[in-house]
Amino acid sequence: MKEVTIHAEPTPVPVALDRTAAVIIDMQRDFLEPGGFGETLGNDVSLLRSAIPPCKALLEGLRARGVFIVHTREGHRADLSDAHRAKIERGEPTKRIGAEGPMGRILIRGEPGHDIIEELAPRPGEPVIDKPGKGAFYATDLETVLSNRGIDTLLVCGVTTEVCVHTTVREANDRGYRCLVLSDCCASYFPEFHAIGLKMVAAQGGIFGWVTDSKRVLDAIR
Ligand code: C5J
Repeated sequence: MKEVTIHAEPTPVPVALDRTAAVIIDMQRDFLEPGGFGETLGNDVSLLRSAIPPCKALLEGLRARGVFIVHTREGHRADLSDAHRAKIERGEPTKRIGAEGPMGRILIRGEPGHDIIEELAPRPGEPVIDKPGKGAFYATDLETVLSNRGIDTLLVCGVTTEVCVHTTVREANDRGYRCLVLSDCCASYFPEFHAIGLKMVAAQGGIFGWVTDSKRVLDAIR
């Protein structure tokens, strides 16, 4: 697969497509649909839906070019043995991680709310990384999955921009990955955090990575 240049801030980035992976973070019902974890925290979950059509178009384009795709899901074991008490003990007890909600137990693996939304369902051959934390590298085998494929560049998408996307980008940056965050493929319950979160990535010459969008990536790979 050839090398392409993706236009981005603060600079264009040359990337080898066979060493590139898209990481689609936590596009789960628990964050994007009413009745899940996001809503129990008091958020308007409809604000995240803007990321769905660009992610869908991106995935179609990347699949057509054979680019490696990885999905992540935030969630915990049913017995909560992998959840820190400090994480669980937040918010009203009836709405905490593990509590019963309209989509099953909140943020618990195997429950309907934990599923990736239908529109962005993973295809065979696309690993799904279950993560107990905000960062996709913490307590997961993501680094092994990426290094087995010789990946050095990540196209990062998903929700929420300033929480799981940012944490993952910071973790990836420290591990030597070149991270391109796709602005339209990410979203936040707080539009101002989304905007600032993206600025933080690309500031200071690209302190954590680069910011681009689905159109610029699709243009580059076509
Ligand atoms: C949050 C996430 N917001 N996926 N998780 O708690 O960003």
